[in-house]
Amino acid sequence: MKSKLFSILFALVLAVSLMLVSAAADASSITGAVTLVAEGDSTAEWTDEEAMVDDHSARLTMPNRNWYIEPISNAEAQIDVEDIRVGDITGFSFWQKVDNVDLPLCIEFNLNDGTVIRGYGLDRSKFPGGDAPHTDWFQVNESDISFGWPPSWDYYKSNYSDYIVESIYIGYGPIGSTQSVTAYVDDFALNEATYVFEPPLGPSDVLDHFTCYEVKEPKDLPKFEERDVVVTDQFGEEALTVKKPKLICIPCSKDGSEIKNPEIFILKLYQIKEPKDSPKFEPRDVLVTDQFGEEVLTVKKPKYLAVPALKEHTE
Ligand SMILES: [Ca+2]
Ligand SMILES: [Ca+2]
Repeated sequence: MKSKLFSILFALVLAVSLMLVSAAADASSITGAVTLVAEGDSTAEWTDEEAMVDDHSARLTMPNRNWYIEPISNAEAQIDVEDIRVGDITGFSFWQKVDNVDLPLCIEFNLNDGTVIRGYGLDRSKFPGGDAPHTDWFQVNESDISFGWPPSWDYYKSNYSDYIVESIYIGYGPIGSTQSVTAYVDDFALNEATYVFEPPLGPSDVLDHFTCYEVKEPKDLPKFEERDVVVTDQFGEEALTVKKPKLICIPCSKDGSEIKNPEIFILKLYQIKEPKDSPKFEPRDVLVTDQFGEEVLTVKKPKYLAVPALKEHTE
């Protein structure tokens, strides 16, 4: 009897934990929706010196200045949230770490008709003596924030329920300051979605460097037989004839950089040609940025098709 009860309990616990796991999987994690914006003498940038979640947070600084006299200066993280009715918001939160609790972060909800719902940082009525004792990482949620008068999120939720929130800003925009302050902000959660506070990936976060070597098919071995393929990329769709292998490109470390992909996975570059009777590629200018700088380049015509390949040594 006891062991049967135990089995039932065990099954129940297992079922509940499986439900929890699937609930966690339902919550979405959204990257690339956060833009850091600064005006005047403020700064807004990604940093790895502080982080609550993953490696980076947004660092917002405002220097000491007189906000009545100085030109506009603000620093904020702008989150392009998936549009949502105010009335459908069940909760929101974000992480903050502020070195000067006298200067709380603001949060702004930008609505579809131009209305801004503005929260003026932590609701100090919650903290005895008026001090928010949070100079360490602190997860702020809707009930911690003072919305001026009327003071609560619930008021806006019921009175603006049919308006649509298009974006949310967290920062120092409208407050101004006569003291300097540095704030770090990390992941913003809205209902089940988490807007990830990490810098956007750059090309070298995703791709390796490659060294490219000229190749030749040995005389006594069978040759590549040319064939037609259709290639689609950001420039459009094009029929191309693949002629013969000309280069192989092998992942490399440049000045000690880490190689991300297995080194046996390489690129094999085939010389390609636009068939005579097909429309020709129209040259265009593009702006290309890499570790050496940025430059405008004219794209003339397709020249090689790079095909992922496996490289093995034969000698
Ligand atoms: Ca982060
Ligand atoms: Ca939006």
